[in-house]
Amino acid sequence: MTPIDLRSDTVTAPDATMRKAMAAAEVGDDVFGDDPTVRRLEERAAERIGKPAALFVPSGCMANLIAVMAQAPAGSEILVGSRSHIHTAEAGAYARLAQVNKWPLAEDAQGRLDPDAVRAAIHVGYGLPGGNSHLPTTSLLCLENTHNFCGGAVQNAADMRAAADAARSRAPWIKVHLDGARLFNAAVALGVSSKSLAEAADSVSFCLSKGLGAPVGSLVCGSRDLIVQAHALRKMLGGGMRQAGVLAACGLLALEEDNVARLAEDHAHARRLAEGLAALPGISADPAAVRTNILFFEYRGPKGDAAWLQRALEAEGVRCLALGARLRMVTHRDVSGAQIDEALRAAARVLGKA
Ligand code: TLP
Repeated sequence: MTPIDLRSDTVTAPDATMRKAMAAAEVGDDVFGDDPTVRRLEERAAERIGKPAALFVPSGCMANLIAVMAQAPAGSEILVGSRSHIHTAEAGAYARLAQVNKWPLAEDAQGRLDPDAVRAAIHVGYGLPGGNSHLPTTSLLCLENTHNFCGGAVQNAADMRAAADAARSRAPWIKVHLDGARLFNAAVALGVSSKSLAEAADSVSFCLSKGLGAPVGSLVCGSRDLIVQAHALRKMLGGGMRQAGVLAACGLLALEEDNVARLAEDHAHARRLAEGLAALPGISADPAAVRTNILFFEYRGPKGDAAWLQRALEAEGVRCLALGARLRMVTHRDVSGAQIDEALRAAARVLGKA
C-alpha cells in the first residue's frame, strides 16, 4: 500500500503535465543568463509578487540566506520570529555564513510580531554616529507568512505593514524580508493577491516545491539592484544552476492561476483532518486554528507520546512528523480527500476508537 505522506508538502512529485513540460523545455546555461525558461519564470514570479525582479534559486533556505546576505551587512543584527524557520531550521547559516547576529522576538499565535516589540528591539549600534558601541546595528526585519511552526498561521497585509513600519519608524535604513515559502497559501486563505501580501517587504522569498507542486526551486524577489547582488551570492553559495529550464518549466506551471487556486482544497483537507483528530482520545487539536495546509497537534495517552503516535501511524501507512511534543501533518496535492478519510480511520484504529 502506498503510504499517505503527510510529513510535508515538499513531498509532492511532478505530475504528468510537469514531466511533459520538462521534456519540452527550452534551456540554456543559466549562469550565463542564457536559459529562456528560467528568465520567463523569473519574470512571472516578479510579476506575481509585485517586485521589479526575481532570481530562481535551488531552495527556500538559499532564498532566505541570499536575501539576508544581500541586505544585512556582516556584523549587523537581524530581527526574527523566535519560531521562524530562519531562526530555528536553517542549520545556523546566519551565524556561519551571513555572519549576522539574530535577535529573536516572540510571535503571537498568528505568527505576527508585535510592532511595539519590534520598535523596542531596534539597536542603533556601532558604525553609526552616536551608536552604542556595545551593540550591533539592526539591519533587517524578517517576517514569515504563512508561519510554519505557528501551524500554517496567516497574517494579513496590514499586520506585516505594522511590523515593517514600526521598524522603519525607528531606523529608516532597515530592510524587511518576508519568508513567503508558502505565501500563495496565505493569499488563497485570505482571498487576496500575493502582491498585496508582499507590499511591505523589500525582499520576498517563496517556494515552488511545496504546495505548488514543482520538484525543485524557490525565488527571491526584490528591486533590480537587490537581484544583481542576489545573483552573485547565489554563485558564491554554489547555487548557480546550468540548464535549469527543465526545473523552471515546472515552476511556470506551478504558478498558473488554477494551480494556485487549488491550494484551497489542501486547506479544507487540513481542517477536516484536524476536526477528525480532535475527536480522538488523547489528541489535542484546534480545528479552528487551521487556516492553511499545516496542522500541529499534541498527543498524550496511555500508550505513549507524540513519537509513539508517529511510529504507530507509520505502521498503518500514514506518515507525519513528530517535532518534540507536537505532531505535524501537512496536506498537499498528492493527498486526496479519500486519503484524508483513510488517514483518519488509521488514527482511530491506532487510538482504539475504530
Ligand atoms: N520547511 C520544511 C522543513 O524545513 C521544516 C517543511 O517541511 O516545512 N521557510 C519556511 C517557512 C519553510 O517552511 C521552509 C521549509 C523553508 C523556508 C526552506 O525551504 P527549503 O526546504 O526549500 O530549503
